[in-house]
Amino acid sequence: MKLYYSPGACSLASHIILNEINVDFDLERVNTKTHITEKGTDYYTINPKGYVPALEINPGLILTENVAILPFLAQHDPKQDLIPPSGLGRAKVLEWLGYLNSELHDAYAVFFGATLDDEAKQKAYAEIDRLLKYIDDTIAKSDNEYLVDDNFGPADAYLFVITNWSNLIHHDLTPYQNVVALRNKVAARQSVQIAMRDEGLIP
Ligand SMILES: N[C@@H](CCC(=O)N[C@@H](CS)C(=O)NCC(=O)O)C(=O)O
Repeated sequence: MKLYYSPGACSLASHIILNEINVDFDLERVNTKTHITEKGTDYYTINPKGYVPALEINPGLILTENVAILPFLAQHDPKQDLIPPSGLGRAKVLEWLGYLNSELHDAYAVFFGATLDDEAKQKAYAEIDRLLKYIDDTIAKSDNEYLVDDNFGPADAYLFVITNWSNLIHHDLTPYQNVVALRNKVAARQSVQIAMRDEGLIP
């Protein structure tokens, strides 16, 4: 398998899950501004949508979209605890992935598009805060160690990656102490440390 990624982008979640499962994989960095890969390939020939992540499962067989790639990878876990194989538990993982992808990821992405004036920035921060409050309250009411159950999984990895962007956009996570606590647990995992190191995000 090969993951097309950009350092610190949402593709980091797939990178983390690849490190959690026992498979050999390659990485190819994509410049998301020029859409050229580190090997000089026009990335649109790999993923016509132009964005990362893209997972090459076999030569020429490409899977895109976080909500598809993350469960696909997680189900290769030999321990079988990254994602429930079926039933409500699996649906709960997809529920989180849907929320993170279409709500939280999109809310942060506003900062990575056009330059925002002050009013637009305040509106965008308020939306992130609204979404994070829901997540924080939900964690507070839950007895689970992680978002879905007591096992780390793709939703936790994705939440960790998206909330990393708070640093980039000067957004304060401290009001969300349950999210921060979950982030700390995720950050401590070897899979996360290795992925961040291999993407050049930490020494
Ligand atoms: N719907 C896509 C969105 C992926 C996405 O937003 N990727 C960003 C990085 S986090 C990107 O590659 N942006 C550059 C571009 O769109 O060209 C998914 O969930 O996989």
